Formats: sequence, structure tokens, C-alpha cells
Amino acid sequence: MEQGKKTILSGIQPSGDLTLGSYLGALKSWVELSEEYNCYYMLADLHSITVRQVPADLRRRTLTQVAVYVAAGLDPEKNVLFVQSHVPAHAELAWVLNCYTMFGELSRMTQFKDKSAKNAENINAGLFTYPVLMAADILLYQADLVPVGADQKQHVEICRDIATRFNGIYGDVFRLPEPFIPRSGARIMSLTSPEHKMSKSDTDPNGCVYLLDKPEDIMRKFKKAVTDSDTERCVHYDPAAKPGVANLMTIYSVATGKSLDEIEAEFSGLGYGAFKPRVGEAVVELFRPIREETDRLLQDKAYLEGICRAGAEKASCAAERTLRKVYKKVGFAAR
Ligand code: ATP
Ligand code: LTN
Repeated sequence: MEQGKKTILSGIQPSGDLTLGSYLGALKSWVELSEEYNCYYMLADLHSITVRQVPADLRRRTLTQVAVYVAAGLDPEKNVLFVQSHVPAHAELAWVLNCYTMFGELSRMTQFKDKSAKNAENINAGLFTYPVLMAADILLYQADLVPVGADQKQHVEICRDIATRFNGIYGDVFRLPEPFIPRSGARIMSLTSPEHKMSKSDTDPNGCVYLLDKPEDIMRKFKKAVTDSDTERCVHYDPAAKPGVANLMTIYSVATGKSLDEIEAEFSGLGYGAFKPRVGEAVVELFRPIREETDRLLQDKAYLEGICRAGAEKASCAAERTLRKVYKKVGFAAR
């Protein structure tokens, strides 16, 4: 790790195939920030078992996700890419932080409320303490910045609250992290129900565009995307009145670099029939190199496993340093 550079930590759960939301909300910023910062990018597999997973699928998706990280532009020599469960310090610090986190503050987390409603048959303790594990992830590396989509802002805030409480008792142990939320693309909505976030564990595969989808599937999903009943079929940015169209405009804007005004001008008088396939084409081209490179990397499993092994070693080294300090501060006897 280079001296003088600030530190980033972020993660994505291997709980499903990565989506346009994971890419525009997180992965794209990770790549953009990776030159300027010392970066730790994680596969949050410990988090993913808060919802029941099929073990073989979880294992396969974990390796695929490593390939996607590299294919999207994260150089494994310059960034520490690792699997959360390979670094035991995450679970260890999470236990300690559980004892410095209040039941009431966890009860207020909107993700907990949403996921409890979606998984009413399995509201487990891990789902409840999910933000504590996430705080441990961030604080172990003394991260300055945490690039995430808007839905994770509340979790970075509770992380700061936990760190502040701990530092208040024991002195300056943890650095307080800031969230980094992309200006556009922070909240990509489902193509079929634009009032809901596009989410990789969504049960409606048409609402979700996957990074590794075939071009014809991407095109089909965009052609079917929900718009509205505006008789003029006007491509105009108004998230409250036209959430479907606003979402498609955001996607087109982030994929092409065009501003919302330029997009309105480009499609003026053309209607949704011309607009939707154009958004689809832009996303196909955005994802094409990533999909092709991922397919190539997946041929070499040993290479991908090597990346994870080297990443876990580097990550453990940094994480252990913080964990030892914490153990000492709370009064655990020396080993
Ligand atoms: P799950 O459905 O399993 O909860 P998810 O699709 O919501 O998963 P996460 O793994 O929770 O994805 O999120 C990975 C990162 O991508 C986070 O930083 C999150 O904020 C961001 N992200 C996920 N979905 C979107 C979205 N629709 N728009 C913008 N950012 C998103
Ligand atoms: N909870 C995050 C994934 C995640 C994460 C992290 C993000 C786990 N640990 C640490 C940033 C920093 C999510 O996207 N659902």
C-alpha cells in the first residue's frame, strides 16, 4: 500500500448476479477511485448468508464476482481484492462491536425493515446485526471513504456512530469514514416497477439487468421497460410524475456521459418507442467488454483463486493490526 494515499473499503454481496444497479451505484466508482486511493474491495459473503443461499451457487457466484471485478477494470496488483470470509478479523471485530451497538439503533435501519418484510419466514439475528459486521469491515482498514449506492448511506452513518462511541471510551482507535455516493446512478430502479430499487435478489428477472446478460436479453428487458401513460410519450426528466422514464434517462446518461438536457433534446418528438431500444443499446455496449473479459477470466480458475489468496493475505495484515489494538483496549489478556 502506498504511503500518503487515503484508504477505501467497499464490498458487494455475492448474493446474486451483479446488476446494472451494482455497477452504476458501486463498481463504476470503485474503478474511477482506484488510482487515487489505496483500495480494499471485498466480496461480502458473510453478509450474504443473512438470506438463505444455495451453497453451490454461492461458491460459483463468488468466483464469478472476482472475475467481474477484474474485468470491470480493477487491477489485482494495485487493489486488494478479497473474500470477506477469508479474513477472520471481520467476524471477530463484529462480535466486539456488537457490544457497542444499541438494539434501538439497529431497529431503525430501513434495510432491516425491508428485508424482514421480504423474508418474513427467516428474520434471523444476522439480518439484524448486518450493519455491525459492515461497520467492522470498514473500521478494520481505517477507511477514509466508502463508495456505495444511496441505499447504503444509513449503514455508513451507523458505522460512524459506533466508531464515535468506541473512540469516546477508549481514545482514537478508529478513523471515521465518509460515504461516497455517485452523483448519478446512486439509485437505479427496477425496469418493471420503477418505484423499487433494482436489486440482484429481485424475484422478477425482467426488472433487473444483469452485467453478464446476453445482448438480446438486455434489449428485450429495455423494450419492455415500464414507462407511463403520457399520451405525448415525451422523454422528459420528472422522477415524481414519470419515474420509469426518469430511471431510463439516468441509465442512458451514466452509460453515455450525455446530460439529461442533451437526452431530452435527442429524443424530442420521437417518443418512447425510439428511446427504449437506444438505452438498451447503450447498456449492451457498456457491458460488452466486461462480459467478454469475464468469460475469458473464468476459463482460468487457478488465476482467480490466486487473486483471492493474495488479497486475503494483504487484507489480513492490515485488519489484524486494528483488531489487536481493539482487543488490547477492551482489556482482553495478551495471547
Ligand atoms: P441484495 O438484493 O442481495 O440485497 P443488492 O442488489 O441490493 O443485493 P448489494 O450487494 O446490497 O446489492 O449492493 C452492492 C452495492 O451496489 C452497494 O453499494 C449498493 O448501494 C449498490 N447498489 C445496489 N443496487 C443498487 C441500485 N439499484 N442502484 C444504485 N446502487 C445500487
Ligand atoms: N452492505 C453492503 C455490502 C457491504 C459493504 C461493506 C459496502 C458489506 N460490507 C462495507 C461497503 C462497505 C451492500 O451493498 N448491501
